Amino acid sequence: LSLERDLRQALVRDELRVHFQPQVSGSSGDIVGVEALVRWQHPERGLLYPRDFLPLAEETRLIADLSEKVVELACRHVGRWIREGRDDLRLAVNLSPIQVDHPRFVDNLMECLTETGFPPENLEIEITENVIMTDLEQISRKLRELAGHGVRIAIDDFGTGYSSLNYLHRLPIHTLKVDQSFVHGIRRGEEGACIVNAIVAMAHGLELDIVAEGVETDLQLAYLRNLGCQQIQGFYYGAATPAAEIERRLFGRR
Ligand code: G
Ligand code: G
Ligand code: MN
Ligand code: NA
Repeated sequence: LSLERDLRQALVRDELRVHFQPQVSGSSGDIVGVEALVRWQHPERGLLYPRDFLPLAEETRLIADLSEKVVELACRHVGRWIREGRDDLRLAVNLSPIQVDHPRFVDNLMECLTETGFPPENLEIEITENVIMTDLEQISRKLRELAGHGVRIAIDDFGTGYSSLNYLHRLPIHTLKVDQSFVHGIRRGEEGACIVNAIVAMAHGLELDIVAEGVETDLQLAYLRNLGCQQIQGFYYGAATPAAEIERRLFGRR
């Protein structure tokens, strides 16, 4: 209960931080995007991670305000990098089901982009298959509206949810993010890669982009590049870090 009170205050007292994990082109090694991941700089408990407070935020529905704040912070950082010459840099943000379900979800998001001057084509929203399960008609309408503005849509943790594959034809999806559990299946002398093979083949057939998550080893990287998986995210290229560190990587010495 005290954490709930603290979380309400965190929103008011600007204790939320956003860290960025690079998404790297498998062929060139360049950073092509960053995923925004929320952190909470708690005054007594130190830096908290999503697993420490997102479940509570979902329960109390504070997640909507929290997530909106994260998107705004991320748009301000990444918008600056785009204006300073990284024109094509993509910002990926995670959205919770509660946020997407909100009647003003599309309006709020577009207002945020206008207020921060962030180009919609540089934004990719990440939703899970569980979001789609709630109400396909309503989700479809919202996603189409956003896609019409140029916003890209990614399915996060692809293959781990409870949905069918029907929606891939019915929704404006741009990217599949291969869940790290499948990527970790790529190991020497094992058959664990078969799900990755299938997901990548399907993405190619549907002309969707792919981001492989949780890539940690040379072997996994080589395997994925060989499959034609364009984008790589994982400890191999770096964990999420504060904006200043990503900025150094994006712009070299500065
Ligand atoms: O790397 P990390 O432990 O931060 O990520 C854990 C998970 O927390 C992510 O996979 C993502 O699903 C979730 N998450 C991180 N940041 C946000 C956010 O800003 N909003 C929402 N809704 N979920 C987030
Ligand atoms: O949005 P999502 O739930 O996928 O957030 C990514 C989560 O996975 C974060 O908790 C992040 O810290 C973690 N993560 C990112 N890259 C790697 C990796 O290469 N290996 C492992 N084990 N975890 C990772
Ligand atoms: Mn994600
Ligand atoms: Na994920």
